Parts: sequence; structure tokens; C-alpha cells
Amino acid sequence: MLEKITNTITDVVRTVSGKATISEKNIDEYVEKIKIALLDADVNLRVVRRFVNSTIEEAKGEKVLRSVNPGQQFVKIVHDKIVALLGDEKQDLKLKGPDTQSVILFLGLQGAGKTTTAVKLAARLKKEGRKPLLAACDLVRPAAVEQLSVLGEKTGIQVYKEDTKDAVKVAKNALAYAKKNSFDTLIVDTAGRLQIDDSMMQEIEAIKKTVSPDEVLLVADSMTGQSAVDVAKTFDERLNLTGVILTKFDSDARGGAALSLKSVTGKPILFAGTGEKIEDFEPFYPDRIASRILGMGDIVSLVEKAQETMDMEEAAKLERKMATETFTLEDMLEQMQQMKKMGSMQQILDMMPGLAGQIDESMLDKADLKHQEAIIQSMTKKERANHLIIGPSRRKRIAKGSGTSVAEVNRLIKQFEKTRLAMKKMTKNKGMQQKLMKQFGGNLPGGFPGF
Ligand SMILES: Nc1nc2c(ncn2[C@@H]2O[C@H](COP(=O)(O)OP(=O)(O)O)[C@@H](O)[C@H]2O)c(=O)[nH]1
Ligand SMILES: [Mg+2]
Repeated sequence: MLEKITNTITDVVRTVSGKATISEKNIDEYVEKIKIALLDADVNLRVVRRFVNSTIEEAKGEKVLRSVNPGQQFVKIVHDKIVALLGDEKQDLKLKGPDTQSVILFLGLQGAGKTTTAVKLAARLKKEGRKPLLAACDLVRPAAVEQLSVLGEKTGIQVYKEDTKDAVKVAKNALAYAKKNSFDTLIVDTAGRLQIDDSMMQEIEAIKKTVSPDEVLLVADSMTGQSAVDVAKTFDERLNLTGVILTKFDSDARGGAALSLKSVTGKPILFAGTGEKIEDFEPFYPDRIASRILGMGDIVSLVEKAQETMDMEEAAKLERKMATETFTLEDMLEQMQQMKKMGSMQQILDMMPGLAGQIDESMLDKADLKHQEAIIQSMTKKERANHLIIGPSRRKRIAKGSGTSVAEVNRLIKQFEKTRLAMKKMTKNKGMQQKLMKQFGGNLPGGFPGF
């Protein structure tokens, strides 16, 4: 699954993420490429349209064009939109506590994987400590009851069955049996039916009414194309689905239709079947699938980190402070802490526009940074706001409080004054960041660590 879609989108992502500048025209081009990839993968047309519009709208907002790293920012937007398309957060089954019976009703087309999936889910719930009972309510397909019994036996899960043609009755009795024998979860496997088969649809409505399920799950085969979307819509209209399980996610089908189901029905995709074996069954994580489609592992978290620490607005605020001489020790501390939040300093250095490749981490003395941080932390708010009041006795106290020496405190304050002065000069000129770096590049160890 997802291979084709992944390949195309990964290419776009690779092209875009390194870009230092992006124009509106670029955005149109990239989105167009992604759109074609989605359509090629058989994602529903309406879903694609929605995706395209919202991605373009957001990408053309200030956020991308003016951000520190527009390429990565754009990729992040695309990623988030795909996550949204797939259903945002991972959703869990909504079941009752162990003292009351929860009922899960399975439905879908013939051959979608209902029976296999019912057993897979039962096995999973059993592992989680629940006590599931399977109800054999497919009385249409020959040997359907037998199939469920065999699978149930293999996994050690009891199957409730009756020799009758009345599926509603079996469902009703199965629930009574579950109550009597303290099974906490009843999973009802039903016959495959077409959404256009009215008598079969009435049967499933009757079953639903009888057992009042907590979950009404559509089992949908990822290999079926756009018809899956119509099936899901009709089932949802008549039976009010609570969720979808995608099967055959291991196939190499285009899969886009299946991935559209959430967007079309608004019902979450809860699990994905990834093979014929009972254990081939996984919770569906929209963000992981999206990351896979974009062929990226860390890009997103990296961008998020960068955003947390250094967005353009913050940089501008800093610049203003420098220019107006309101840059304080407190700001300096904040800068240090922001850097610490990042995994590696190299990352932030590389993300700073105009800095990539100019400085490497070895130029920054980490132990020194720690001392500097401790020193500022030992200062009072007042002292941090105005370094001029830090006389000899205060310096002694700060040194003691931070476990450093007066000499180190002196050095930090001196360095801070020098930095501040240089910043002021620098911001009066153009190209402040790059020049700043040239100025401090040489003596960064122990120098101003904010950049
Ligand atoms: N590869 C693969 N095959 C599956 C998956 N789920 C079900 N199947 C197969 O699909 C076929 C139909 O499954 P079944 O549970 O009988 O479908 P039902 O008619 O909806 O009950 C069987 O051969 C299953 O082994 C899956 O996630 N991956
Ligand atoms: Mg079946």
C-alpha cells in the first residue's frame, strides 16, 4: 500500500524542504504535483480538492513565505493536512467498563474481511484483558459459521452460534449469553451485504436495534476503489457508523479511496489489517501514515522544534530589543534556554537563515554555556533587567549561588555588555544577522550564545 503515492510525494518533499525561499508560484507548482499524486493514488476527488484549497491557503499565508525555513514549513503544512485528511488523532474504540457488556457490530461487503477482522479484534481485546465473545451472525454464506468457529478455536475465543437462519435472533441470544456468562465484549460478525440490497439492509438495521452496539464498524477493503466511498456513505446514512477498519492494507493497491473514507464519512479509521494472520492488525495512526506518505521521519518534529524556539516573530522582537538597547540578561537567558530545548545546537545553527554551514557545534562550549546559564539564574529579576545595578557584593552572591567564581560572573557581564553594544551598532546597519555572526563567529565560545 501507499508505495506509489509515497514515491511521488517524497520527491516533492525532497525538492521543497531544502528551499531557502519559496514564492507563491512555487507553492502552486508543488501543490499541483501533490494533487496529481493523490489523484493517481485514487484519493477521492472532493477530498483532494479540499486538501488543495486548504493547503494553498495556509501555505500562502505569512507563515511560509516569511518563515525561517519556508521549505520545511511548507512540508509541515502538507503533512498536517494529510494527517487531517486521515483523521487527526488516533481514535480508540469506545467501550464500556468490564461490568457491562459492550457490543461491537461488524458490517461490510462480502469478502471485505469482516470475519477475519472480528477474530483479530477479539484477540487484541483479549490481550488487553477483556473477555470477548464472537457471535456468528452470517447465516447467508455457506460455511461462514464454520469459518468463524475454526478461527475462534485457533485463538481461544468462544463463538456463539445457533442452527437457524435468523441472524437477529442469534444476535439477541448471543448478547443474553454474554451477559449470563460475563463476557464483557460481544463482537457480532455479520453477512456481507450490498448497500443497495434493501432486505439485507433491513436485517442489519434490525440486528443493530436488537443489540444496541457501542461501535458500528464498517470493514472496508483497501483494494476496492472509489466504490468503497459510496458504500461507506450509504452504510453510514442508514446505520450511523462509528468507525472504519481498513483491511488488506498490505496489498499494493493504490489505496487512496480507503484513505478518503474518513474525510468522506467523518468517521475515524480505527484499525488496519495488514495480512491474513490474526496478529496482522494495527491501530491506525494518521500521523504515522502521513509521515510514511511524505517519506519523512524527523522533518516534522524538527520543524516543530525550530518553530517553538525561533520563529520569525521572535527573531524580530529580539532585533527590536537589540536596536533599542532593551536587550537584557533575562533575554540572554531565554535565548540560552531556547537553544537547550533543541536536540542539537547544530540543528538550530543550520536552521538560522544565512548561518547554515557557517558555524559548527564544536565552536560552542557547552560547559561554559551551562555556567553562564547558572549565573544568570542566580540573579534576581531586577538584576536581570538592569545589569548596571550588579555591583561587587551582588557579584559575590551570584557567584556563590551559581557555584561559579566572581571572575566568571565578571566575565559574563562584561561579555554581555560587549554583545549588547555590538548588537546595537550592528542593527543600525543592514544585514544584521550575518554581520553579527562574523563579529562573533570568531569568539563564540563564551560569547553571546543567543545565535
Ligand atoms: N492480505 C490480507 N488479507 C486479508 C486481510 N483481511 C482479510 N483478508 C483475507 O480476505 C479474505 C476474506 O476475508 P473474510 O474475513 O472471510 O471476509 P468477510 O467475507 O468480510 O467475512 C480471506 O481470505 C482473508 O484471509 C488483510 O488485512 N490482509
Ligand atoms: Mg465473513
